[in-house]
This record gives sequence, structure tokens and C-alpha cells, in this order.
Amino acid sequence: MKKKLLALSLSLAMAFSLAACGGNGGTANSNTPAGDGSDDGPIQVGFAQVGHESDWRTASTKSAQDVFSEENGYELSFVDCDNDSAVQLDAVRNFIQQGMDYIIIDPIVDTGWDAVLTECEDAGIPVIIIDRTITDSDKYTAWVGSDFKVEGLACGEWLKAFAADKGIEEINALVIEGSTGASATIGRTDGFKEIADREGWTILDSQSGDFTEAGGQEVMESYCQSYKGQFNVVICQNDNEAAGAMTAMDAAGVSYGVDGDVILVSFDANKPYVQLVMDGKINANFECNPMAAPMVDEIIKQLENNETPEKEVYVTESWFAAEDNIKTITVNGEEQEMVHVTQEVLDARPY
Ligand code: GYE
Repeated sequence: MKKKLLALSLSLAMAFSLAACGGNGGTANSNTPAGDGSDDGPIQVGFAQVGHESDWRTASTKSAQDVFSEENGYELSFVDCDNDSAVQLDAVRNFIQQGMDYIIIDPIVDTGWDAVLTECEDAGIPVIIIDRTITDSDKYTAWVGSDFKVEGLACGEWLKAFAADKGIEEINALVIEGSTGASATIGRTDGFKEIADREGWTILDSQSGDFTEAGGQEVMESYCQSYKGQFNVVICQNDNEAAGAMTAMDAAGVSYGVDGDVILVSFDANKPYVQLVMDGKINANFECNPMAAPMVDEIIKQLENNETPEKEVYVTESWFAAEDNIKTITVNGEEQEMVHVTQEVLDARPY
């Protein structure tokens, strides 16, 4: 498939779909082909990554570097945006300048995207969004990622079932949120809050730990000062924050986990933290799958073959618990297993 032709046909397809949606459809510019237009060179992919804030992020970056390798016929331009939205927008604009064949974005925040995505569209460069979502524009070819609200709802439904089983009548929760404006934060916060409101739980406080271990520790230190003796649940929106929260609780003499006073919950389920579930330090961990890159590779192959990929692809995810008292939970009418972590389960974890 000639890249020039692909870029042109995508521009036309996008212009057509915009027109069909009542948009002006006049922005596609077939004079600006993606890539070098040659058939034999590698496929040039620009990836504007969020940063390097967490173990999850490291796994996501590694997955992209493994998949978009020279052996696989790619040339990857990777930009670590260090959690700075302005840097990320610049990175995308540079990819346009460089005439990338495809642009991959993991959006740091969920808004502010329409202008730059329009520029990508005008340049005829397909954009594939991974992981976090964009809420103010649909000018991208495909998105691959997780349903963060489902993750938050799952956490709430598990806690409800777990508390009922243990005879815990009151829930006083502290939430350590992820980075402000990230769709992962918004979904996990909203999902958990929906269940908390329904069940009449108290959320004592909810502050951002920026998805980092240092951030989680700092927030938990201040929570321990303000709320010591008042809370029995800590929800960390990622594993690194949970690590920081554990350090802070250890220092403050607050016990947590299977044998402790505080129920500790995390999201991401990177392997070292699934180990902490098995060890009983973290009570439950809701996976977020960082392996989007192989699916992006599939999408690019479809586009190269002039096929139309699905606009939205959800990765599959598991939910892990330290104890086996809750076997399944139901979210949005769908029942899913709570996986009791054993050595065998841990050994099978891919990341
Ligand atoms: O949970 C966190 C990372 O966007 C889902 O970002 C991702 C989140 C993940 O820093 O660890």
C-alpha cells in the first residue's frame, strides 16, 4: 500500500465522514502526504507518551518500543512528555512537521485536543489514541484502552461485598487520586464515588498524588495527620501511590492489608503489586492493562491494507484480591471473577 495513497484516502474518508456528520469537511489536504511516500522504508510512528511517572507507564513504554521496532518494520520517534500538556501538544506538532506516517498519543489530560487533531487530519496523518481518552474531539482514527469508570465501579462493588462479608458496617474512605485532568483519574474517581454515594459511605478526603510514589506518600502523610483513627479504607488510584501510602502508614503506625485496620486498594496491578496482594499488604488491585501497542500494530496493519479499524477497542483486565471470600462481582450487569492471588496467578502475570 502506497503511503501517499493511504494518507489521501484517509483524508478523503475523514472529510467524507465529517461531511456526513454535518461538519464542514473542507479541511482535508491531500497535498500534504504522510511519511516519505515511499513503499519500502519503515513505517514512521511518532508516540507522544505521558511521561515516566509509574511502573504502569514503564510497561506501556516498553510495550511500544518492543512492538514498533526496526525488526517489525517501524521507525519509532518516542517523546516522554514528562506529564506536561504543552510539551505533548508540541510533540504532536513536531510529528506533523516531520511527516510521520502515524501519530500515537496517550493524552495527559482529556481536553484541549480539537485544534491539534484537526492539524493532524489536515496533514492526512492518522492518529491513534491509547490508554487515556479525549472528551472534546473525535478527530482520531482509533482509540485503544481501558474503561476507567468500570475500574472505579469494580473497586466500589468489591468493597461493598467485602465489607458485608466481614461485618464492617461503616466505610470511612480516603482517596488518593491520580493526576488531575487525566481520564484515568476522572473515571476511577467517578466510579468509586457512584458506589460510595449509593451506599452512604463517607469519603473523608480525595486529593491528587499525581500517580507517583512520592505524591502518594505526601498525601498519605497529611491524611495520617488529619484523619488518624478516623479512616478504615484507603483507595490509591495507582500502584506507585499505594507504595507511597504504605510508607506513610508504616511511619504513622497505621496497619493495613489483610491483618491490618485499614483496607488498602490499588489500581494497575503491575506484577510487584500483585505480589503485595498475595502477601496480604494490598487487599485488592484492579488491573489496568498497559499492553496497547500490539493492538495499535494491528490497527496500523489494517490501515495499511486500506481496511477500516474499530474506532474503540477495549483491552481486557483482571481484578485481584488477597482473600478468596468474594468470588465474583457484577458491574454494569456483567459478572467478573475476583482472582484470588496465588503463586500460580502471580507467576502468570505478564508485566
Ligand atoms: O494507572 C498510572 C499511570 O493512564 C491508566 O497512568 C494510566 C495511568 C496508570 O501513571 O499508573
